[in-house]
Amino acid sequence: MTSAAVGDGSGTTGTTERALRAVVTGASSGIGAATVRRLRAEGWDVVAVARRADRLQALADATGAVPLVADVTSDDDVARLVREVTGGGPVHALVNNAGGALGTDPVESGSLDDWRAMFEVNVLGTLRVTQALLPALRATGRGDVLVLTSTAAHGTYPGGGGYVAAKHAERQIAATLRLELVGQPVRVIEIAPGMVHTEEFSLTRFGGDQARADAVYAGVDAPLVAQDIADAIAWTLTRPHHVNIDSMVIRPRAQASNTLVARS
Ligand code: 8X3
Repeated sequence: MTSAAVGDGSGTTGTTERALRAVVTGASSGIGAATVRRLRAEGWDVVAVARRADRLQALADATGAVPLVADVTSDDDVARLVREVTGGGPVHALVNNAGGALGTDPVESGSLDDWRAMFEVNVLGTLRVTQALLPALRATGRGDVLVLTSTAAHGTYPGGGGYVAAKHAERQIAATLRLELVGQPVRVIEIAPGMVHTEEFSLTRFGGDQARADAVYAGVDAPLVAQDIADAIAWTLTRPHHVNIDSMVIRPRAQASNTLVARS
């Protein structure tokens, strides 16, 4: 295990080094879980946040992360999250990963309930946790707010609908926050993945229809996997702190755009 500590890479290593500490939301599967594993492997202390206690506990047992059961769409849960996180020590990085897509309906017939749910978790969830932890991140003198958006935040596609709209909004939260925090010791980082084959993203999008979920990746030579994105997240967080990776778009080689994917 390598060691991530305050002072690493900044040229300002003090006499008493302390492990860097991150909060990762949406940690129970996919990119979130892979990020917890990666940061732990790099020596970070990690608070892993998700709704599903059983999955979170298994991840905690496997990695040594601290599990925290919370729903980012709940004011009460996030208030408790802040109390528990800040009560446990300084927090240097927030990885806003909780989110997801529901449906591929055209705009004309999109479900308002689906749109509302996507805005609640992707947009307002990110906003809520970011607002809540920003004072603690700033107080460390080297804080990071990382926002996991999507290539759906950078362009659109037929059926993208509410997910595209929500991810565009989320991206602009990050962009606006970066302007508003200029001069303060907090970086704002956006990671925008394209096609990532995870266990749940497409399955959730298609309401549990495994055949439709599998079809998303059918014939694609090597879609990204969660570890690819965790790798990028860890890299951005471990640059010297004067280096702000504003935005990183990551696609598999087989995907040239949101609508152009090579399939065999
Ligand atoms: C996932 C990428 O293409 O399904 O964030 O919108 S896409």
